[in-house]
Amino acid sequence: MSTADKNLSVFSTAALPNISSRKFALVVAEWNEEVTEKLFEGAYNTLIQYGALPENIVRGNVPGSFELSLAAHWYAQRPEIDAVIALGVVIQGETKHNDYINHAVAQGITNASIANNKPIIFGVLTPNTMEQALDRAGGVHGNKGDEAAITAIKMVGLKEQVLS
Ligand code: RBF
Repeated sequence: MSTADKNLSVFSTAALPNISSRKFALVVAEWNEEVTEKLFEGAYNTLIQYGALPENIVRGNVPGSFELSLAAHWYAQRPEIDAVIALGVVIQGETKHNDYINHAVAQGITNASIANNKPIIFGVLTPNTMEQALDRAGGVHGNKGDEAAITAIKMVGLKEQVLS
């Protein structure tokens, strides 16, 4: 299903794990800040809604989405962090750089996630226009930040189930 047909704030929340002692890092790109702030709010509020404590959530800003992977890797290296959520917006219509940035971030996050054996969630919007970005950052299509937070929670739960 494409995100055009999906509300990003509607998901199954059956059997989510207890995350009251779990620690999360949110890495937020400053490029397209009006959108990434909304993604951050969605992710932060969703973590709190499902049981995370404010003192267990840290935030780091990076200049642009290209820097998300390295910063996510740094946070994932911290032993106390259980999951990292990387949030950014790369608007496809504006520059050919989008392909390079999107692929680099997707690959970088995958690599950092596996290298650190921790979930690092790809919360990067790749829309064609700013309007489509806003639609997915608390607009008509929900909030990708909410979805990224739920994904982080589910992956923390699955890791516990599989590895403990
Ligand atoms: N960063 C984003 O997060 N979103 C963008 O849409 C975006 N577009 C860019 C377009 C160009 C032409 C360049 C050079 C950079 C862009 N960046 C964007 C910034 C990029 O992620 C990174 O911060 C810089 O390239 C510095 O490494």
